Amino acid sequence: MPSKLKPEELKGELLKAYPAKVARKREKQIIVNKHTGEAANGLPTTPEILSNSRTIPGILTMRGCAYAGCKGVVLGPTRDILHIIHGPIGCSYYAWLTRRNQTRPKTDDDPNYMTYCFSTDMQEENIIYGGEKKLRQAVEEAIAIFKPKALDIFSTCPVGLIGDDIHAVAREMEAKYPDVNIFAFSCEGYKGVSQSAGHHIANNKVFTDVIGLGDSPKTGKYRLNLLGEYNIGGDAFEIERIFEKCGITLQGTFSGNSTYDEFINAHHVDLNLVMCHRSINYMADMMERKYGIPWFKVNFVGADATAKSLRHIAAYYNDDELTQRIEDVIAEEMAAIKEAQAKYRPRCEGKTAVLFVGGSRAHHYQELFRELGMDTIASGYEFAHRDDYEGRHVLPKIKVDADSRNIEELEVTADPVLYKQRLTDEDKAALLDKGIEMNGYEGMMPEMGEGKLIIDDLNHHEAEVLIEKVKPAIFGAGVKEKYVIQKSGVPLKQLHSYDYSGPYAGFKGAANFYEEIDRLVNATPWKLVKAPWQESPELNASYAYVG
Ligand code: CFM
Repeated sequence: MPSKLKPEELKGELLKAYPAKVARKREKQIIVNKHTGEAANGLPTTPEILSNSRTIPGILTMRGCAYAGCKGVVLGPTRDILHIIHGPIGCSYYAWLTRRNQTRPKTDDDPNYMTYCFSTDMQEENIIYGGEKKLRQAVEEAIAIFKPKALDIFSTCPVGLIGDDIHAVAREMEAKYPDVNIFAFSCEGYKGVSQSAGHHIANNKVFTDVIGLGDSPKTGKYRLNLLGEYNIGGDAFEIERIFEKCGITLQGTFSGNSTYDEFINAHHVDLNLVMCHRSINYMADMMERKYGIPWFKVNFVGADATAKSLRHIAAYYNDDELTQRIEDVIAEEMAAIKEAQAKYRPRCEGKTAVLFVGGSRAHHYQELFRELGMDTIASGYEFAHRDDYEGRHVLPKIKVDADSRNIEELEVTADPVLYKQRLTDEDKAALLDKGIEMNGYEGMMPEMGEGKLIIDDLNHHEAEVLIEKVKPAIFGAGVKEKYVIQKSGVPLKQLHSYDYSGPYAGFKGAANFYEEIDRLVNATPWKLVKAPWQESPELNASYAYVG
């Protein structure tokens, strides 16, 4: 049942319950999409959206913290760097295996620490007298037992509050164990307005302390890294399968199914692909400045998007053999996709979706819904920045506020030995003619139609209003939203963890996704669900006093 409300009216409904001051801020974060002009890349320009800004206290946000972005997101999927969480046990325990990153050690003897939950388990005593001694002990114990090549330390909120110097401990321990690369992240949960700050902190340290240390890269004619793919539900496995079939050497993925050796040799490749722009664009930029490795944005979510990304790789290398092989792979894989689309598209066509996910999937997954003939009528990120919404061309216009200044911007210059220029300005212009914008990201809003509602940092209240007013056929979000939305009679697809399913990336993933979405949007039970508060809107209780 599509909404009868015009987008502006729907925006009014979302803001209605707020006090004036809250409404004034949210108004800038809820935007009716418009195409206002044309950007240099030929795509439309759109209105400005307020994003990467603090959540108003009291509002139930979907966001996570900087520690989640640093440890959970960027470093978490790497299997042989030993991650020690310095903090109370909960920070490590509740982040233990919850993000569904998968990994495949090559042999049974290959180290894999991902299934472990390492913590210094700080107690009150450590908060009062300091926790550095305990951290030193933890590092020594971990090295004695596991003998890792690399070990990193993550600080949690209390560590920053009491001032433990985790970097001093890391330096001291590295001096004692010179064979182990030991480094630390000041990624206290409160460091930024969301997990986005943690991504940046992670990128910086991996760049300064890991990249560039190795001299034994993988061999092959077409070597590249895939940045910003974290192997949720096996997505990276599917992309690896496709690359292998195309004859492309994947030096390293940052960081799905990755190893330390892949990272330290990553600077030898000729191309960086950026999948999740939000979490890793810093790394792409820094590697280009230091080593001269060009990058462009790809998307392996959606069969057409996958084919397009592969064709862009072929165009970049400009090699007939590779181009032919990629075309053969696309033709072969697309046969199964067409079959799946013929089966599921008629059953899903014309239905609506709303997507509220992290910092890139609310954009990427629109591709898959489009392939099913479904329309994404409202969408938003939890924590992305203006460039992810409006496109990278707005970067020079973004005002740096105190919260962003909190995170260090590294000064990066060309390496006197390792820098190698791969592309001239003319090469870049020629690629642009073929539709490949180097260092570009088109953003979510230019690709969405006019009149669509874009909502940054959607909260619980607004999600309820949205359900009531537009009743989408499916709601894409995460586990925190899932059960509330489903109690309202709308199926929710978890686009973070995939509801314990997947992969959804690449060709096989797309076919998988069509099948699951069909099952959800055409399942009848949802029509029968009545939320408990619709049946009895008020809970009554009385105190029982036994005297
Ligand atoms: Fe990038 Fe991600 Fe995402 Fe993200 Fe995340 Fe994630 Fe996400 Mo959950 S790195 S921004 S911080 S694509 S964990 S794999 S699903 S919120 S949209």
